[in-house]
Amino acid sequence: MNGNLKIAIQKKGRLTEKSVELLKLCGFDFENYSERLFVSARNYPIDILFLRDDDIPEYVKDKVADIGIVGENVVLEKQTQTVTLEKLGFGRCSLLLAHPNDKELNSLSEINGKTIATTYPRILTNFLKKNDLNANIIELSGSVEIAPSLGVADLICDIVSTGNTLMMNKLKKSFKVFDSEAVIISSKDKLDDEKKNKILKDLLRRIRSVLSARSSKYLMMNIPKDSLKKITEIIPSLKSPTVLHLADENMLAVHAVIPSDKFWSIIEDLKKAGASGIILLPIENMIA
Ligand code: PRT
Ligand code: ZN
Repeated sequence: MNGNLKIAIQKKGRLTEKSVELLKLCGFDFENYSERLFVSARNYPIDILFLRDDDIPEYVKDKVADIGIVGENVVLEKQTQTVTLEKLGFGRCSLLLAHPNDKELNSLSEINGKTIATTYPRILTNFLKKNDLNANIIELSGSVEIAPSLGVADLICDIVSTGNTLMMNKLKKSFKVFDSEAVIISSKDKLDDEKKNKILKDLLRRIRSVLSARSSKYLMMNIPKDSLKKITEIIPSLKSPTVLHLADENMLAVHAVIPSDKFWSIIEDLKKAGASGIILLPIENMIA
């Protein structure tokens, strides 16, 4: 026990790269030795534990790790006593019910009496219960998508992101069970160590600043002095933009932080209002 905050991340899989990237953007300097069980950051009191994603909720519940980064789908399926501290915006996918292309399924009630193959039996059981449905669940440990063509199941309940796997197996979406993304979880009990609590608070503050920076961009442009009011109305900034004088007395420079997805919808209006030299920059960190 070195008093460091222990963070569990996936050892090798779809969440590994993004989890490491997030921690590095928070300013933690560590080697990405995922073949080791854990590494300590050089510049901060945290240890990063590399685990299979399925084990992360249990390790967090048992306090082997203080917090963990894992998909909501795993958290829900494991039903371990943990709390979600933050959604992270990556590892997005959906748990779907899907059936063969050549079959029709028009309403949920048609699932009654059918057989469904899945690696998510608990989530599926709850979904069926909630919708007052009766179906047989076959629990598989992988390759669920081939179950209908093998004649083992009528439907599957599986994670989908691009939909390619469904398409390749001649399956189509029947109904959505839920949307999932990577989250940070902690044990239900508060950390009893004051030092670790402080580290956790600071880490969450850093993560939130990285996440909000990601959804925002820094917009800069030059405008004719007399179009300032019009330009300010177009800019979807939460805060008042920064206005700077230029050597040319008839011109101003305007800077603002805007939501990343708004840029393309305002660019033509900005140009029409006289804006020139428009530059959009990424923001690495944004402290609230
Ligand atoms: O070894 P370990 O147990 O740690 O890893 P794993 O193989 O169990 O998990 P991994 O790395 O595949 O996924 C980790 C997490 O990423 C999942 O728990 C989800 O939260 C999230 N995620 C995001 C996905 C997908 N997208 C995804 N597409 N998890 C799995 N898939 C699989 C899905 O099961 C299906 O087989 O990809 C296939 C479908 O993908 P598309 O793109 O063809 O629709
Ligand atoms: Zn797994």
